[in-house]
Amino acid sequence: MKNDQMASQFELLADLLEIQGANPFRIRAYRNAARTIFSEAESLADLVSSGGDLTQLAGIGKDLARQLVELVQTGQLASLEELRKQVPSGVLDMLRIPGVGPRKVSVFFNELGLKSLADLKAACEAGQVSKLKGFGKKTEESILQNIAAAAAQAQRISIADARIAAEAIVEDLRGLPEVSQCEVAGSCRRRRETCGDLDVLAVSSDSTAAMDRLAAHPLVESVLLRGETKQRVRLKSGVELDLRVVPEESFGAALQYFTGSKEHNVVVRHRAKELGLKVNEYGVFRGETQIAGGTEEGVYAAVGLPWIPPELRENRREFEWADAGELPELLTLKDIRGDLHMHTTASDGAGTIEEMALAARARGLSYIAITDHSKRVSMANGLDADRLRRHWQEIRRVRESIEGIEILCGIECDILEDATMDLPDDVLAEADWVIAVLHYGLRQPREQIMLRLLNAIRNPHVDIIGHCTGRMIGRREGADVQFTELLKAAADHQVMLEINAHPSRLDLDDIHAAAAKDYGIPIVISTDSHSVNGFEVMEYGVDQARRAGLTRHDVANTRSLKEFRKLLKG
Ligand code: DGT
Ligand code: CA
Ligand code: CA
Repeated sequence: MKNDQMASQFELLADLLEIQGANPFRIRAYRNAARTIFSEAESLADLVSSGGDLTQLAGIGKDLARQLVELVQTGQLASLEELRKQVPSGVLDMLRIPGVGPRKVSVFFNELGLKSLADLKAACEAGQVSKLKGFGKKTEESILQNIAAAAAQAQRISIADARIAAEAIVEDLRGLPEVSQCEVAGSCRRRRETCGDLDVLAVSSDSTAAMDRLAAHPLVESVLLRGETKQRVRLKSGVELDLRVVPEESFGAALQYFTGSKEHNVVVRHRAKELGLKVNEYGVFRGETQIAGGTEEGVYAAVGLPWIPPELRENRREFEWADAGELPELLTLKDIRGDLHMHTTASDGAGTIEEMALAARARGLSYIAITDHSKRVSMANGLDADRLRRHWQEIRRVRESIEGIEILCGIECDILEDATMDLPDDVLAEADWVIAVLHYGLRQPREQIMLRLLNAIRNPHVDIIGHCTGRMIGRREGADVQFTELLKAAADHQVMLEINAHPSRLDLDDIHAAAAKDYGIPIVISTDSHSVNGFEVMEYGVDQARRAGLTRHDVANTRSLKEFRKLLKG
């Protein structure tokens, strides 16, 4: 069982306990544990099988450790299964409705006996929900508006699709004379690899103007809900977007609040409380007096914190760093000087060597590596030794003819199912740059996957492991990689690791990229371009690296080619 699966079991347990009205401390203990497990790079299953001490992890005491062992050894938790019997699964579906958490669901289930989304819809339509203590007409209406979406359980969209839509809409709203400020918030601003919905904030002298403009935007399909300050729309792509119009003096506070994450905000609120302050989406208050809220910097300063980059706001290490005055100076797109993974017409790319080199130079890069596929990838016209040697000849010819950019002779070489390399060592030895990757047999057992990765790492000619897990976000799980072993081996053999910047890969993910940094392994962010337009995705890779807390020193392709070469094996 993987860490994220274990974390969601604990989250589910916490939700079920909360629905049952259990002790809040117990619920919080499970939620904290879930967060620790989710953010841990080392596999807890491995830790358990090697007899490691789980109680060394933050928030994991003896009892939780025992349950983790149970989860690893039996694949389930008896206590969770018991709770599931008591709460029908339809009750849990209600949690997908925006604004409905376990506490509300608890009331629906325990006081009204509602067991499904359909039950809840009927109860709202009959006006039963607004009669409950602590609920009003507004809640009832909002549930009715959102219940269909929860039933459809809209898919999360990629960060690329999210940004393209959200930024177009923000740009459009900023064009209105009434709108003085407009920003994307939510998971999109934090640059999570996928987004559930989009969140946009605006300051407008006339909220009607902003809402009318949004409703008329070509990307918008329909308006789902419209109030005084909030509008929810569905885009033609199916994803939903919330626009909130806020007063100027609250813009920073709203931006901070709606950027999240929820977990990050819990800590911010807690710190405010310790200072005798209150933080909400309107501002920071001492008693009735607002002391900050116009800007995010002001909000953070009021609670004694430096401004924290949105990519770090997941309650992982950002508060620890901030307290120590050690928030990393995160890498930016401008720092990137080379791109070391791309394809040409020799395999499955659409551009020639020359076209790729010129396009890279036009984007300001000073070096690239041409890394076409090896022969195993026959559907991509992968290269055998002969073709590859001729291809490198051609690359050297182009290298002589183009000024202002260096071109390395590279190869994206498959690590075969039997753990050997797809090309002989004497060929790999001639390359300037060898990326080793898994493409086939991703479902092999972990032992074989690790044998393949470790053999590649020990090969004297392999410089880097590309897209380590082979996952395709939302479409295909990655291989069962034992990361601690991988990272140790990469560090020992001076092999770099790739963040593949393509938004459907983003592999390494943020947590493993952060772990690689802890091992001192240089990261290379690569576009894996298959055409001259492919270079555009570099920013998604940079954002993933920022979420991992990486600076330009941690990323090898921020260096000059000369400095970069010093990091290579041997
Ligand atoms: P998503 O949409 O699932 O990709 O993730 P987010 O982070 O965009 O979440 P979303 O859209 O539900 O809400 C945006 C932010 O607003 C979220 O990161 C934190 C804040 N927020 C939303 N609901 C709550 C809440 O009930 N409590 C607190 N403290 N913050 C909330
Ligand atoms: Ca969102
Ligand atoms: Ca939202």
